Amino acid sequence: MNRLSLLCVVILALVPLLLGFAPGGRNIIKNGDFEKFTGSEPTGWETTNIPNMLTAVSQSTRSHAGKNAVKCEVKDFYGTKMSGMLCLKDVDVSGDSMQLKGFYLLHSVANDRGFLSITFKNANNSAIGSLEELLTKSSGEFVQFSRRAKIPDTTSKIDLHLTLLAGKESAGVHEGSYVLFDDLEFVVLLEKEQKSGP
Ligand SMILES: [Ca+2]
Repeated sequence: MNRLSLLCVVILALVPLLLGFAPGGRNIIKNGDFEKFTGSEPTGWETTNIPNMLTAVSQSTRSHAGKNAVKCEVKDFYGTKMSGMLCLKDVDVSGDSMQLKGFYLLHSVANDRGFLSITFKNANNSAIGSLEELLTKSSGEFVQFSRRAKIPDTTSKIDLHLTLLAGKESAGVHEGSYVLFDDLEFVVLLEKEQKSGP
């Protein structure tokens, strides 16, 4: 094979990659930069806060970018240690693979860690898969995480949850632990091919 034909083969092999994995895909997570808040709630997200009783999810002015991030913390609730949780439900997704990215700042007591999970659901709202990410670097600074994964076939929506979990050796989470999240992105890398033919 001469150099010219080798070059052609290389270019042809790269074309699908360049087309399919072109950067700049749309981030499907709304308010993933956590700039907008309604009271202590990030706008568009659900939380486990109980009005006037428990606020374990709140606005933080310590951010990776912009003015705000969201803070999930462990609070005592009548003797039980509760992890704040926030979730984004029923986000429409269509595609073959995805990239999840974001930044977190963990302050960990007794090895508590941040936790992010995605539940993939089909058109009947049944769970057909999940993706979990443990966030364990407690460095006092924002740390980036990034994950690529295949989107299960027949996925039509996802639910996204963010919270704190206890370390392996612990029975529960600890008061004083918190995690900040900022700049979350879920980008579909390869759109599903349109069905063709009869
Ligand atoms: Ca922000």
